Amino acid sequence: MYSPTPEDRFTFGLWTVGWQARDPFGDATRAALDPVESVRRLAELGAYGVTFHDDDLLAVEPDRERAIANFKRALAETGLKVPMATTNLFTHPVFKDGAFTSNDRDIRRYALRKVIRNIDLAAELGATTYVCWGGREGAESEAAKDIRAALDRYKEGLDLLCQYVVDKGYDIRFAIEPKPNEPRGDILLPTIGHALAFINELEHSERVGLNPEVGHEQMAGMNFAHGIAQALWHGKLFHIDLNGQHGPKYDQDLIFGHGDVKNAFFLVDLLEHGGYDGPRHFDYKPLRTEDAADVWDSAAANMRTYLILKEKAAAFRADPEVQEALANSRVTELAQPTLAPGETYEDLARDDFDLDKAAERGFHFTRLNQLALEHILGVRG
Ligand code: GLT
Ligand code: MN
Ligand code: MN
Repeated sequence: MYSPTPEDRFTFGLWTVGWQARDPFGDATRAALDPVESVRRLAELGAYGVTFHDDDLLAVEPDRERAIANFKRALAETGLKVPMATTNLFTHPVFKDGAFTSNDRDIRRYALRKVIRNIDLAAELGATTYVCWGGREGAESEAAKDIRAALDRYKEGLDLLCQYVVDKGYDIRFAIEPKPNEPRGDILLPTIGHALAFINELEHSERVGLNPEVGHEQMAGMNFAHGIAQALWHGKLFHIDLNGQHGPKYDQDLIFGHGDVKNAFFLVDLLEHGGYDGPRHFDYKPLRTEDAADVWDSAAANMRTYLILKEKAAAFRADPEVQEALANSRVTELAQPTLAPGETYEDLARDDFDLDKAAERGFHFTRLNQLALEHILGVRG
């Protein structure tokens, strides 16, 4: 029961299980992990693939060529895929004022070179999504950054990278990952909505979409399931980072479902029935309190929680009482266009509408919400 297989398309960043748990107040609590071991362990646990930053590959082998060769060998041995890759544009001190939007032009040029080098490797390994998380693209003071110029440079960077993959003939699309703050005081493209609007201004906007992360939207007080629904509506859900978060505080990167369970339930329901067919990618951090063995329990917990919620969402949808409650709440009526075919605004005047009666009628959402909660709590279905 709830045993993942590669068909479930679960993927993990090398930086997740490999996180050594260094935080602003304390040193690492775990030793560096060899990416080869991560690949083997994740395959054993039933994952479909791994994702990586250029620098993640160098965790225990500083020679890039050798590190890549070891990684490729582990992938071949296990059959694990690499559907996505990304660039570390945040750890090195050179990126302290950003990468694509650093005030220093030479640094912006270096950042683009660093991305291009890893895009070549990503394409070679078969990745079709390239994530851009601009964690250092931001400021602590309004005086320090000309935001409109920074957005010009952000656009310039992404336009250039799109042109590069087009010229190379790579089957790669870019996915922007929004985040409101941390590590910068304020980060550019802080939410799904900001990023969607920005993408519209790009030269190759069809090649750029989103990689939203549960915790990042919840840090901004947003409803993640709603954000994902809007991303799907725009055809921009290229990839997703699943994890857990308890409301607006520091980025917790908890195991999926270990934060807001009800939102996670409705998210899985949406992903399973809303037309998303990409990988289910976990971007979490094993707790700092955990030892090397606990790390693998935590990786397994993400997948198990997803599969449990998937089963619960299917049971919720199949429950006759839920179907009746959905009808009573007229949830399905929203799919009906407000005007009938051929009608115009002039027809609105001819409506036979009882204002007081319509205002009085309840929507019975309490019942629906309670039914969902009871499915989640395991007392139904
Ligand atoms: C970093 C960040 C994540 C991003 C990764 C991609 S790295 O750990 O916190 O949310 O998805 O660069
Ligand atoms: Mn995060
Ligand atoms: Mn992420």
